[in-house]
Amino acid sequence: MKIDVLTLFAGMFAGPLDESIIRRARDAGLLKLAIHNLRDYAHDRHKTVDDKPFGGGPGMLLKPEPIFEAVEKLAGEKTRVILLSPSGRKFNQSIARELAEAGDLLLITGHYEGFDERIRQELADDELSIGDYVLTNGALPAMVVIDAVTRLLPGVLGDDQSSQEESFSEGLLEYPQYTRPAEFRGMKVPEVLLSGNHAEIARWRAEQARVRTQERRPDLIRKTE
Ligand code: 4GX
Repeated sequence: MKIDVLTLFAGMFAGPLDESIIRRARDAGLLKLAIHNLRDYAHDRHKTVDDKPFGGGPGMLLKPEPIFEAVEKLAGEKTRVILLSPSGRKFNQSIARELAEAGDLLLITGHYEGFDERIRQELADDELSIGDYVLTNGALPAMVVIDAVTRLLPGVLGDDQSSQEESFSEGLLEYPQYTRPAEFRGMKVPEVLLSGNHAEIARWRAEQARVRTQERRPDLIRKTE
């Protein structure tokens, strides 16, 4: 998969996507990542990318010309063009799966108060939010989407990790887990986990996951029912 990113903060993308699993996916050619500076698509003397909203109001908007030009250059027929903003649909694991199976992606990261509406109307196939809080710009949301999508691409995770993805516990929170020592500062590992009784261990874990999910994330239980 190829992912292009259009941003005013290309420098923010150095680091998080250069480590670990994403690094290996890029080195293996499973993810082709390209970061583009929006300012390179502004052609006036001051490389203007923003302007005041018609009708007044606070802040600045990303103006259409540089973004239209960039999309026309970077997006192919099958490229999914996605805006990142708090007004988007809320990103989740099922959207990550959907994107991992789509064609190439072009992520456009907002800045200022937002986008000129014509960018939404004419260019965007989708608009995503990573959650109901306000960030300073869309670079972190773009990296969150890239990370969640890349680990789902075929060949990126080892067989062990991929099968975990599909296990029965999906849709529920993790059951409590312990490693050695069996007793640490007086805190004991639950007896059942030391018993060697695999059926009983499986039952205990399923029950713990259910109770924990009910207490912390009842919204997840309603979803799977
Ligand atoms: N999930 N931000 C975008 C500027 C902006 C504002 C309005 C378009 C419309 C965010 C989030 C997020 C901060 C990125 C404001 N762009 N993006 N930026 N939460 O908070 O995606």
